[in-house]
Amino acid sequence: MTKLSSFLGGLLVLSAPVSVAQNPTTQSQIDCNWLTVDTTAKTATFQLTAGLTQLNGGLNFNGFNDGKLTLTVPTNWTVVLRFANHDANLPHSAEVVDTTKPMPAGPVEPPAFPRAMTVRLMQGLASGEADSVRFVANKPGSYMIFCAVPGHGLAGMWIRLKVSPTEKRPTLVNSST
Ligand SMILES: [Cu+2]
Repeated sequence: MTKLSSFLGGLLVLSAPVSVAQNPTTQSQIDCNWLTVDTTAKTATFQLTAGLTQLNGGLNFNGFNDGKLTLTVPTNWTVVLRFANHDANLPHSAEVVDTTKPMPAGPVEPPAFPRAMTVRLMQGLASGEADSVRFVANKPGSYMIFCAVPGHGLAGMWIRLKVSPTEKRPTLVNSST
């Protein structure tokens, strides 16, 4: 009995830090493999994953919502978005649009750059589906990559795209502050 009690006591002590770890408040992390830069071809290839984590009920790109991730590319570079939907529950799409207020409720015609949108903007791509998008970022400015499935952008499913006339290299940074 004494042995059992001390065993159970040990379990209780152990369980405290475990339950804390089950409710993480940590920030999403940027994976350096998400952005590939080809300086010769002036092409930035970005792995854009819808619903990568459970954050915001899956309404996130790469684990970020509400513009907390910023992809910056130099003006006139080619941008390739390798979009995949990792969300087991909801369809998603992606479209590059001007940063406008209020947030669009659904697809915007046309996108900020020709072809800067996935197929099936409105209905989205199902879990496990993918699409590749290629466009030339020929206008400097502040844009967003948002999910055009109705309501998803409004719910915070968007990140930022900056097209910079001064930057020499594409970057991907946390812009949560
Ligand atoms: Cu969505």
